[in-house]
Amino acid sequence: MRRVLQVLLAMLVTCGTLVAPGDARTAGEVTYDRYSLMIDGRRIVLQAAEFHYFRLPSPHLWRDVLEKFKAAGFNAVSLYFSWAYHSPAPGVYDFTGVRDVDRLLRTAHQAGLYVIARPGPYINAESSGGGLPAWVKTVPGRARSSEAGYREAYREWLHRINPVIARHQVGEGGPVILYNAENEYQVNTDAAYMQDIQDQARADGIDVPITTNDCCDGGSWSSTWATGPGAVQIPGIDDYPQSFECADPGLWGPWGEGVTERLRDDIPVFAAEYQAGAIDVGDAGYDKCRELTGPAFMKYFYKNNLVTTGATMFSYYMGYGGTNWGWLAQPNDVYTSYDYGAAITEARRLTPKYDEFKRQGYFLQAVTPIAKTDPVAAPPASDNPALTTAARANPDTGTQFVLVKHTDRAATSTDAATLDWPAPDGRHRVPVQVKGRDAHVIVAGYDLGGQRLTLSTSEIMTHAAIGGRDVAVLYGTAGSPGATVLRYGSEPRVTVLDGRVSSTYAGGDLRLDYSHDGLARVLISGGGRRPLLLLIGTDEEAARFWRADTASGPVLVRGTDLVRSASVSGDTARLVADVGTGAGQVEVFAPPQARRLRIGTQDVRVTRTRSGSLLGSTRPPGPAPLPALTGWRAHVESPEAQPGFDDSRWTVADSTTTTSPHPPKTLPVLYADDYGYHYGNVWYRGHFTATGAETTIDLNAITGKRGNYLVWLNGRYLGSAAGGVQADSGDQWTPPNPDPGPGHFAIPAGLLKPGVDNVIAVLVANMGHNDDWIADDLRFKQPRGLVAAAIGGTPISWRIQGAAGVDPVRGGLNNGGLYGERTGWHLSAHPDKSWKTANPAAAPLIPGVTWYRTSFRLDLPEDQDVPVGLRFGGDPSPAYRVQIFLNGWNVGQYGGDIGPQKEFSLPAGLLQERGANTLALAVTAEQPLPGGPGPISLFAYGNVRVR
Ligand code: IPT
Repeated sequence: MRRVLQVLLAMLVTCGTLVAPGDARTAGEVTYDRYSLMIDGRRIVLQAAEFHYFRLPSPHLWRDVLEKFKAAGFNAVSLYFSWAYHSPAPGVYDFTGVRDVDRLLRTAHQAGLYVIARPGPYINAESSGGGLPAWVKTVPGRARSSEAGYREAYREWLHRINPVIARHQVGEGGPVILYNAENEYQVNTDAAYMQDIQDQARADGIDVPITTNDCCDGGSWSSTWATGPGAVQIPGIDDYPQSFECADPGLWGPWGEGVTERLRDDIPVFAAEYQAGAIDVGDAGYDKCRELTGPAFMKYFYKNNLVTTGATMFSYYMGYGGTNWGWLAQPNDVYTSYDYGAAITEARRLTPKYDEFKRQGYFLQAVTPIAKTDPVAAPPASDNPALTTAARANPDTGTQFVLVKHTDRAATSTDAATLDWPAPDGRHRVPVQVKGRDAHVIVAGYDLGGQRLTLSTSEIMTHAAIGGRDVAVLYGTAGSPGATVLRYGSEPRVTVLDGRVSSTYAGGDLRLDYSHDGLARVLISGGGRRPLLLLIGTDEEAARFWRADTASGPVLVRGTDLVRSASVSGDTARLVADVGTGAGQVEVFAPPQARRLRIGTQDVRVTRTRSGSLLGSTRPPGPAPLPALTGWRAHVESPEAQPGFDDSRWTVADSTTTTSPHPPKTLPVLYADDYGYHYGNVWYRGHFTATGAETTIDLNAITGKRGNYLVWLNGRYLGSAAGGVQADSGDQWTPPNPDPGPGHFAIPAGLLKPGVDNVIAVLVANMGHNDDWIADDLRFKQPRGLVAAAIGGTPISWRIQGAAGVDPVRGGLNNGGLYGERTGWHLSAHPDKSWKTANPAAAPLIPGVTWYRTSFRLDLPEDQDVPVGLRFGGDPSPAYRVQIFLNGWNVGQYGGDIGPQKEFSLPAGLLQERGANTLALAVTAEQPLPGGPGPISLFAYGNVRVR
């Protein structure tokens, strides 16, 4: 009963319609109205980016990525929690080591980020099974429904993950402010399921508002069923206007305007997943995806979205993509890298997209009236129809936000106009100029610290009160005109410290006119206000600024590659910052008591500038050479192919029934999942007494896209075939392919031994499990492994072998059932002295699996961050595929037409940066080849000093 009361109470407290802003506030209360979320009554614009801890299996690097989010002006991180990642079998859950989500949530909190917790149960995310563990394929009941079987399974997960999330909610002093139920569940209509997920969450102590992310349009859980069972408090919409066609990065919104709709009148407009990268469906490479979703796209689409519907809740997918290590990938759309063309690369490097997030994110944090706006009439760009405006204003402060963009959003020309702007403090005619595929959000009627900003046609990046004056960073496109008008009681003193800025004063208005060029500096004092330092730069100059909060107020830093945090104590300003090989100037705007500067462990000699800042130069990081990879040794495996191999301890595959919705074509049922082998390669051995009349072996195997299988008879290799895939249409109406992944192998004369035991051996790849986007069991529960087998009519008795248990550190997705994996050839400790030396690129390969191993030592400087990758030179042959193991961790797959990837991230943590490392490659060849992968080398993605 107490529990029930608690839950009811929690629901009352969090229901925004019941708790009006201004009501009694307890610590960490999340409320909302039609404008925005409020935390303890304080409005916030939610600026979140998505991060998948399961795609970065190095917990200490979570901090690095999350600090980078924070430094870009994000105030929140959206986290999917992957059920599959934690549960290798029913009832078995692991939340330790790389799965320590408690640590993840603590880290987010320490980085100063709120959290949107998204535990599914279904998450999609191009992850195997869409995050549903493969064992769920074997439970009765439609997945993503309220049907028995599935229901017990998902409740088991929720009761494990919810308590962890619950104890990190804001009310408990933690970072979690929202809980997202399910994922794009709009095409499915099982309200009982949607409701039950929420009921379970409430029962488990979740008291923050519950959200859901709808796909594509608003007609769903969000609106149509807004009040019925299953309805959530704050539905949001996923929007990917730029598509996933990375091969064509010049596309411009092929999937629409990308404007997040208002779904209800009582909740903020929530862009639950807004495109910030793309999956590389066409194998174009992620740099192209980064281009497709680059700064131009961000400028136009994000700002357009911001002003058109007044959205104040954003979550960008992805902020950092990471790696599909092990067997994490869903096979149909992705390969090892899940870089996603995100603002932060897989190797944790910052890109120009990061700069754009920073410009926009800082603005959203600094100019707080944007959290509450209504549409208002926009000042027309009347003298040039090529440009269009739209506007919103804060009803309390009157602050206006005017969007200036091209009328034809696809325009590529630069266009200028004069805005005749009836701003709250008076009418002004000011110039605006917009280059093609760009948009500006400009502000009028704003109390900028101790100043009154009448208007500016430069965009505001940030402003801060530092040492009794205001410092503001404004920016605009290089070469474009800008005008800023500030209001004063009497004429102020204007000193142009840098750049060309003209000023006029009339009737209380100080007007500055200039062209955006480099970084102009204008000091304004007197006029009845505290001093103002205006820093007016180009986009590029603005991006060099960092803002960090200290106990003695904010500081601004120009220069360094990244400022993670700052503090001021005594006469010293300290920065925790990254300094790249470019090094260069660093300039710090800090309270005046700071006369010295320390970056990490380095004292930086500084002088005081006319701007009142401290100026010095940074020292670049030292070199970080990487060793050549030599001393490779090789060993052939696949003993399973030999007739004499002892398979007596393998699992007997003799089942005649299955819970799979796919009826077996031949018996026994050979589906790997039915025998508990869910990930990676699986071996089959079939024993049969031959009549001698058999002529062919007819097989069907389903592997998921890019999978294959290899077949031996009595130790003789017969060849390979491509594995079956999800029906191309991928919809629930297309019946399953009746002949998936067929392979017909003629039996060579003289190979069969009539009347005695003959052995067929088959090695089948399992490239991962289909997602379940439309909650279609035929798709999600598509089997893996052999799905039919016949050798004439001769009876066969089968055994199957997949992974030998679950790696206690690396988890159930790390390994499949290769011989070398079952016997530890991938592990550092495996003795390989007896293996013969061989160069992988030049040594001939025979069909089956050959392993290569080598070790190398690293001694990377402790105060530097040098992300390391493994590079395969030359072109991969489609005839072999390579599983790459670093110190036992399965870090990726190369070759075999699996994807365009030739460089693989070796994340620190898995990689011993100061110590010994072992690389092991399992190379599966489909045919005899003169050589294998290579040349193989280590390389550095970057090099920054971090201490
Ligand atoms: C949206 C999913 O919610 C997310 O998990 C991920 O799969 C993303 O797409 C694509 O990377 S689904 C949307 C594109 C319809």
